[in-house]
Amino acid sequence: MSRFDSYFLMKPSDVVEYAREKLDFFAPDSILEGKEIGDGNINYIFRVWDTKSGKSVIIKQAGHTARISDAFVLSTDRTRIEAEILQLEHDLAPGLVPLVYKYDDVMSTCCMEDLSDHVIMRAALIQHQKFPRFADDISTFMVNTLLLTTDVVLDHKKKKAMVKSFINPELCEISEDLVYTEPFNNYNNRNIVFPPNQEWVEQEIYNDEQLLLEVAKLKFEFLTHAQSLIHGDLHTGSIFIKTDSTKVIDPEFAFYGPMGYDIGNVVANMIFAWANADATMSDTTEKADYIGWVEKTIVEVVDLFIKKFNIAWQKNVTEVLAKVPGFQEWYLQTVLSDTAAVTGMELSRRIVGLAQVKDITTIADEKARLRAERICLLSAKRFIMARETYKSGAEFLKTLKDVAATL
Ligand code: SR1
Ligand code: MG
Repeated sequence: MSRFDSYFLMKPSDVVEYAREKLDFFAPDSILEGKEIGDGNINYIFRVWDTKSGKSVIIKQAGHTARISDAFVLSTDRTRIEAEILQLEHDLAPGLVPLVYKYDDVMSTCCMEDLSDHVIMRAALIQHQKFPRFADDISTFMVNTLLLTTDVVLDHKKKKAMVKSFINPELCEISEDLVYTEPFNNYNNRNIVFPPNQEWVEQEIYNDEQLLLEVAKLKFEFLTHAQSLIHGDLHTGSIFIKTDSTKVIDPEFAFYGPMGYDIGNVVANMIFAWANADATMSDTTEKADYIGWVEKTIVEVVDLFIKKFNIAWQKNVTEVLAKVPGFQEWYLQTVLSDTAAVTGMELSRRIVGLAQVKDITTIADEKARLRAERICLLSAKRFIMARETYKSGAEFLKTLKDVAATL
């Protein structure tokens, strides 16, 4: 009988003992140390390393509530979902996720490859670092994990079994509330709004009834459109990166939903990087160079997705009616429309909602932050309201630049 045979929430000292006892990873004479390194909203992340060999591992443990607030009561089944999804993503998009070493359903842990030689992409973007491989890597990740898990490619009974296996009600509820409802009406009365922007947000967002109608339609798309096995939280805090490597982490929000949810999250979070650089960089040459890279990345994420999607479609489609002339083009256009809509939802919820992003909240100058927030929110409204018109990366960028030019 081990003390790890029944669940409890671990401390760093427990994790060292846990790693030695439960993982077949460290040598018997290893000298282990452990530390909690997480600053995310949901789980506890520990790093355990051997001071002799330098070997290390990440142990992620789920609590019964979210790390940021006990108001979010969550099934620990999310750790099984995360472990299984990471393994599936590893098969579909090799090299673009960390390796999983072990899933423990008693302690609700997922033990995985330590990516300490990478950095969290959001933190690097706030430092205005460029990653030339990113658009290529993330578009490959999205096409492979999204298109290859749809009914277009998979046997429909297999796909339905996957829908069942990855039902994720509590984590979906977080997105339904925080992304699709609260930013537009504050109905749980917990929105965080930058005080100088409060009145403007009430006027431009809470009081816009046409916007609310479109948001309502989009919420039902998110609730009911079991299209692809999506990551479900693909923002730049869910990506570890270095110059020659991109690793997507944290798929605990995964479920069968609209694939535009993932693509829109990536685009919106690159727009936050743009808004941060626009607000905070003073050297004009460095600013033009960095913003140029962010803009190129926004365009390429969309355009490379389209290009690789069309190639993967020709290679992998099995559904007979998906081969009907015109269907592929129609399907892709619905994905781009969803992408534009979710770009708008993510932009809105990170400015007006409960879970904000440091790209914006760390802008120290009040006027610059106001401008950054309004660029995001006015762009968001255009992405949502005109979602059916977006066909290329250049059109996504044009919305951002057009809006910024008005402020
Ligand atoms: C209560 S969780 C708040 C946010 O953190 C996660 O990373 C998701 O983005 C979620 O919406
Ligand atoms: Mg996360």
